[in-house]
Amino acid sequence: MRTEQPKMIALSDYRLPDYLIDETHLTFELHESYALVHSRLLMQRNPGLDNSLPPLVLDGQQLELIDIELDGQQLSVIDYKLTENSLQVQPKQRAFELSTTVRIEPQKNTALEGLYKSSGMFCTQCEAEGFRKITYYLDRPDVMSRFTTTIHAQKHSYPILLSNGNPIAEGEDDDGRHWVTWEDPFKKPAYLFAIVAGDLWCVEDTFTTKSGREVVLRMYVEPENLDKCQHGMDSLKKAMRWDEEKYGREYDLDIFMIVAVNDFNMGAMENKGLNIFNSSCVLAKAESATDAAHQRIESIVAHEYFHNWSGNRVTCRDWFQLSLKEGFTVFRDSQFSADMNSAVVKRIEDVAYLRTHQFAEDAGPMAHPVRPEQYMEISNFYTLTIYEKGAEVVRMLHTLLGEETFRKGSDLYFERHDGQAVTCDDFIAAMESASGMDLTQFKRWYSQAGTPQLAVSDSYDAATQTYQLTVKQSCPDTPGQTNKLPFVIPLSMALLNQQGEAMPLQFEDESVAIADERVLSVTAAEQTFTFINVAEQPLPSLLRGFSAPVVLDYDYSRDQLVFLLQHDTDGFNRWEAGQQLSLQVIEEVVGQIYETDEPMMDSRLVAVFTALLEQDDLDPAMLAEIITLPSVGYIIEQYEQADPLAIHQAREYVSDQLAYALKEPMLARYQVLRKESLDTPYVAQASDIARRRLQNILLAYLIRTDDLDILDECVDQFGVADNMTERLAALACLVNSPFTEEAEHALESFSERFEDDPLVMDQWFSVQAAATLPGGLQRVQHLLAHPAFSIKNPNKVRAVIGAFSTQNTPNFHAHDGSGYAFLADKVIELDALNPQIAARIITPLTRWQRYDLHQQELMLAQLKRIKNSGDLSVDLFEVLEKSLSA
Ligand code: B3K
Ligand code: ZN
Repeated sequence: MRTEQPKMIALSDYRLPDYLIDETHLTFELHESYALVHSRLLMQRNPGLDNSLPPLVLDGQQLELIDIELDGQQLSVIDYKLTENSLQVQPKQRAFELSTTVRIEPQKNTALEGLYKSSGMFCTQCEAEGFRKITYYLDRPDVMSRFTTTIHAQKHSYPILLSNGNPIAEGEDDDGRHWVTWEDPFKKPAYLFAIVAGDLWCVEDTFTTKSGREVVLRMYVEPENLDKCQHGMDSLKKAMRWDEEKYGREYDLDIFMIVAVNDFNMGAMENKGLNIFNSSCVLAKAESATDAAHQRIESIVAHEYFHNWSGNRVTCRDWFQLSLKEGFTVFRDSQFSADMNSAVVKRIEDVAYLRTHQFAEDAGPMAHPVRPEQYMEISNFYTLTIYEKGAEVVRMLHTLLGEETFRKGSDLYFERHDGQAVTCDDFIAAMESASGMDLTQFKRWYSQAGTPQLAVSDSYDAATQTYQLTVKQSCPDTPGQTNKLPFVIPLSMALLNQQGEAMPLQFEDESVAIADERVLSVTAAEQTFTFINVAEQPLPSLLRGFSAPVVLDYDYSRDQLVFLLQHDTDGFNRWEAGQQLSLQVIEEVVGQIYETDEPMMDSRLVAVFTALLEQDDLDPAMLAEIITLPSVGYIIEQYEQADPLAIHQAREYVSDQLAYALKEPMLARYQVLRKESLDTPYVAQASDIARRRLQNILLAYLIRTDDLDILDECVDQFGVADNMTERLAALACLVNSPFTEEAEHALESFSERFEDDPLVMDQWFSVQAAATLPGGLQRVQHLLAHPAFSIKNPNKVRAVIGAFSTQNTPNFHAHDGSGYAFLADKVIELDALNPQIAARIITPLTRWQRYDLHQQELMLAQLKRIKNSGDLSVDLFEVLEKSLSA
């Protein structure tokens, strides 16, 4: 554990690197209890700096230095200086060669950063600062080098030896060992370096690029997973084609490899030519993975592939610029998913996620700008703000510039900066050059944290046929930031007449109406937009498609929301009207719960859902989204101080009421859909996914009516489904129902059937950990003792501890604080093993200020207990410091 006090690293302290590394030659000798890493670095004084030769300070952590040579001369202990995190030597000339040998212990690496072992194979994770746990290096993204890597290992256990680039040589050693050399022709920062060694099998395919080059595509997996590769491979090929067509980006090596590993801290990693994936984010087949998993895989495979340009060819100068590659790449993968599936549904899903999770982050103690100004531990900054809000910022640019100009800007960015490590300012500068726009004010999205609020009011003058919209923007204070300046907010809008049609829009200084949907550019704290020739009192449809990541406040009546839900011509806003209506109804019930045992729910929700269920031409995907009530997490975010138990209870009450009132049409519809599912073989395509989604949502409502015939239907769907989407949804229905015997039975048959498939067992774990019936904590304790559970596997931790603390509202937020104490215990236990996971899994406790005073006290007590529990990792220390000082 660390002995040095963690320091803040500031963007304002950025300095060019003193030295550069032209070539990096690595040799790995992998053994069962240790590994030796030989490194030979061809270095030079940074030619952009003066002629002096300052000391060379290399990063290195948890390394045992065995040997060090400078220009062929062995150095003795007086020639260099070692600290816990660095190795310092004094170069004698501008260009020199530094060689080191270090010994490391990948087998003992439970933090899963650097070189480690997972299910018998060796693999690496270097981003952000894991390479320094492999060898002494200038481990910073603005030092880019050409890598040549040789791996030696025992041939029987590790027949496959992989690294970045192309294989250029291989051979046999003595005693059953062998070696392979890889050379990556593209210079890259160390965070994109990877090696893999294991007994892996592979599925191979090819892709011909638009310029006619043939690329070999390989997915390496454990042999039992060979039948789960097709979907990932198809997704990869679609992504490669799409990036050529949409962004003009072609793949640049002769081979592209994906490796699936079971123990991985996040989803996947874009190492050059050798992407490493969490097996849960790449392996799928109908019987074992849900539709949601299939879609997640499609988007993550694409995301990592897209990084080849947005991240690898053009990389980040420093980690403060992380959103340069992540925000842009998330935007790119969201465009891709929208093109491959339903664009409206994709937008709805993204916005629901952003508003529940990123808005919460932006309102909490960890709030930071898209380009942060300081950090202690960079791993803590792979956040929803960097990724999702960063993607929204790029989306707004796309909206402001338009498709064509945005493409010119991205072409220019890739062309100008190919092979460079650059900043968010460079990205904006390319967009400015392409568009001729001044984006100075827009850049506040990168520097100011917090979610802007838009308060919109309007007035209509029938006599002059004039309509005015007044927009006021503000942004709450966030840690270290007050008095924010106005943002540039693209506000997409339309005005609907009484038939629900969008009316022509004409500004007062225009001679004709040019469109019936427009994007208003909101740039001042308060601004009024005047429309003329507005024939009747309109109903505004605002922030269409969620054109900016803001909270919109316009005082719609419930009748107006019903109207918009039925008529808005913007699909996203139709859904949004339904969400706001549902939210109002649930909030009203929350208020009633304190006064009476018999709340009264606004009947308009039942009426409008009934009408929608009967409407034959409504896309099932849309219907499914509309009848899904806002999540507890989203509702909690609407309160200054939320009572999670009352919110859960009110949401349950409204769900029950809807189920009883709509039982007949829901059952009729469910049966039609279920029959279709039975008659069609499983395909993970948008229309079928929509059908199954609606079918499963209806089943979840129907099971609430405690009807034994419906129980039979549910048990039947569970038993006969040929796919995990239907099976798991039915299991979740049973597990959350009062039919405990059927639930037990289903859980047992499920685990018997899938006990050898860890990815399916993860789903079995999380369905139970999220079950909201009383006694949840005991059930979770029980799951932790299950032989398939391991605290060292991040997927298992997320499936049990994560699902419990983020999805199981009544048990996690139990009044006696037992849920919080449980999470604290696990955070402490995890921190000793895997700091990154500990610092992530603690998140629900860091949101203590969002809850009522009773919960606040209980959560704070646990945060303090963790803080005082002993020697903490930097990761956890930073999160606790911020949460406790808020
Ligand atoms: N770039 C990686 C994330 C690395 C996280 C390191 N703690 C995956 C991605 O965003 O594509
Ligand atoms: Zn990424």
